[in-house]
Amino acid sequence: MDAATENLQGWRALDRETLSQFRETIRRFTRERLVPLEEQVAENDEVPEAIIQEMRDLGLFGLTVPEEYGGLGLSSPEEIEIVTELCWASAAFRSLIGINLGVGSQGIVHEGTDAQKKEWLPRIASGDVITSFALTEPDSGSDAAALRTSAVRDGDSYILNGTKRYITNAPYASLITVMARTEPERLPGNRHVSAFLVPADTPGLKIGKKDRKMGQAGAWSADVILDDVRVPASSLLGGVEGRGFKTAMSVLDRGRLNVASVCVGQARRIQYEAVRYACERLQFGKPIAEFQLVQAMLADSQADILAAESLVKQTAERLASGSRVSLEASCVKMFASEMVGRVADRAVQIHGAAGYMRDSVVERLYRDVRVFRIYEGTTQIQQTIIGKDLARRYRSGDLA
Ligand code: COS
Repeated sequence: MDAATENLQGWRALDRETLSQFRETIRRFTRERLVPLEEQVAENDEVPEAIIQEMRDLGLFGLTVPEEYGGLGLSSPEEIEIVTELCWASAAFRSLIGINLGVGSQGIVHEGTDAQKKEWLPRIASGDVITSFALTEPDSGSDAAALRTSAVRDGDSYILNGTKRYITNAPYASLITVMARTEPERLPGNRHVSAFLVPADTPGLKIGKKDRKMGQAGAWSADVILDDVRVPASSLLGGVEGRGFKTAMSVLDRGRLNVASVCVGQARRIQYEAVRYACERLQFGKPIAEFQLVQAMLADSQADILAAESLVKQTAERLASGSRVSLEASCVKMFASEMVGRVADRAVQIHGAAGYMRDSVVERLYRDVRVFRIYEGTTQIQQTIIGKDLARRYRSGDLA
């Protein structure tokens, strides 16, 4: 374990210097170990096991798990600082730790029973357990509460049946948080939904073939098929039925900030590639970086990145101070994911035909970042959350 990581353990409300050292460690790791491997990972559609182990050793799987369970216990602003740094490299690396940082651990942290915390959090923090979060289904995506997967009580057990789709890390996961219906009818507040902690080796649980995706080769997702999967009643998250939807939504608030910080990290890298190319590519006898129309594209991207970075930071601080930030998290996730799309598009434009070639870094990054406007809630879902919340605030007199 790196000295900076060791220092972090036992530390709370990270002193600035220790966090800076840790950030520097991640910066070096990203540039020296991950970036040189990007093409290999994209080509083989696989992150080498040795790198996963190095990520474990650095404590990356446990950034957000409280220290008492072996994690680094980073607050949201600290987490986004590290994640942004890590996302200078291909997002496939971050994808491996993404669920452990967010929905895979935070549901247990906030809602889990003591026994559930003790059983899972230390292994999530160490990265021995990679987690998945199974909410989406073939017929339920944006309308998350319309899920069909059922959990039927049978004595001291529940029996789970259903199919989950596009589940990130499913082929790696040893623990899957499965959202299922404990009531046949849709209930007000979506109280028909409950969350279950299901070990991936439970009989009847199968992982489908790896999905073939547009980008982020090396980041795996797949179906999770539950065929009469019997789990003990103690697997019900928090031991209470009907809380699954609210748990998922509140955990997604922090998750959406995390995704926004991934977008900022990727946008910085893409902008670096665009500036590098603009400075090295000569046309009409000089670097294209000296042409004002190219400068305009770079300037728009820089302002976009700065705006997203500031929004993520500010909202993460509000979250850490205990405020509910659902509306703000949706704004930030929407803005940052659209922002990185614009930045990637301009970078391809600046590269010209070279940017359209399969061996170009910006071509790969352009495809990689497209998904950020879709997962953890599409831009359009963020817009509906924002719109609904604004109307609610107006009606309750909180807006003026
Ligand atoms: N934090 C805490 N509670 C929340 C919440 C949040 N962020 N969002 C919603 N809730 C609560 C609501 O307060 C409501 O409870 P009450 O009725 O007691 O007030 C309950 O959850 C139901 O909320 P709502 O009525 O808004 O739910 P809808 O079924 O209308 O759906 C959307 C809401 C569309 C916003 C939700 O389904 C969603 O986010 N969909 C996208 C899913 C997604 O992001 N998928 C990505 C894959 S998951 S990795």
